[in-house]
Amino acid sequence: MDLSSKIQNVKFENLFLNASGIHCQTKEELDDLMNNSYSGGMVTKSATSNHRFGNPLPRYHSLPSGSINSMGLPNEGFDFYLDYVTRTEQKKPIILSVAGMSKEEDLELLHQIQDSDYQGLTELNLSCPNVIGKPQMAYDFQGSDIMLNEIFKFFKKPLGIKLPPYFDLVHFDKIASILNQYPLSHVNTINSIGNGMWVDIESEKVVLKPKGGFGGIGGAMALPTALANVRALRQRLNSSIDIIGTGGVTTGRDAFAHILCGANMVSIGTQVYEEGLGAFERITSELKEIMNSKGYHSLDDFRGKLKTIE
Ligand code: RRO
Repeated sequence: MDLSSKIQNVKFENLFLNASGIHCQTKEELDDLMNNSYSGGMVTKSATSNHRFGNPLPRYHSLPSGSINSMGLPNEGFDFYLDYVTRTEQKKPIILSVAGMSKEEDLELLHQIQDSDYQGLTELNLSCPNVIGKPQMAYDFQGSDIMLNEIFKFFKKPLGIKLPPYFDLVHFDKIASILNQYPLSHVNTINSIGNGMWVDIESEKVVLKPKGGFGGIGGAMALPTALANVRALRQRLNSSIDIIGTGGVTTGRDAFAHILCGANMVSIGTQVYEEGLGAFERITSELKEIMNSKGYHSLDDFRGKLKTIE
């Protein structure tokens, strides 16, 4: 059974990745991911120029069907991650994720990557919902267009972007028409569903301290939104732009659905956080079982082949 996949010319032994932010902030966490043989690649925590503690605690809460978080971009700082991706022996490909606190910082970080020895995949996170004063850039269509235009004037290495979920077909048309103008390696869809809320009835309180309790929703609850975003973007983006499907994967069935919608790779967030890295092994074996029962040998046998009802 072949679960290998590619983003551009980077080959992954299997399609599973951690979602950025999950078990990928510290060296120990990154090493754990590197040594896990059931994830085909890994993504670093989105980096800012300087180390950040992030938002005050509590900033993550498990929900009956998922999670809510307002981590606030805690990370070790860009130099740490650039050093990790250039100096660590790579048993699997790494995607370097960056998320400056402003457009200027994004451009500065990308300049540093361009000028470095790093030759791997980079992902610009345009969709963090949890930092006060930092809007989710990819909801600003014109601003995103201007920014990508500036970026690709100097950035010549493979670059993808992490998108927030969209909820209107007009918005899918709009973002796709912008993204199709640029030589993107991939899009990663979706980030958490921004600014949800959970209410604890006993205490009559919100469950997160930052932002008065608002936070990004992930896990099983996000699956239908994630599938729709993968599908809608696959139908609209140039075939040269690959897709990482992220959102709501808790089983092999969910991963299978993401691939049917057109995902080249599948990343897993909340479920890995809740279950640990063992989730990769379980979900891999569940996916293999489904493929086996359907007589599929590789992901190409069914990727993007979702049927609609006539
Ligand atoms: O750190 C976070 O609060 C965070 C980020 Br950068 C992101 O992109 N998505 C998310 O759900 N949380």
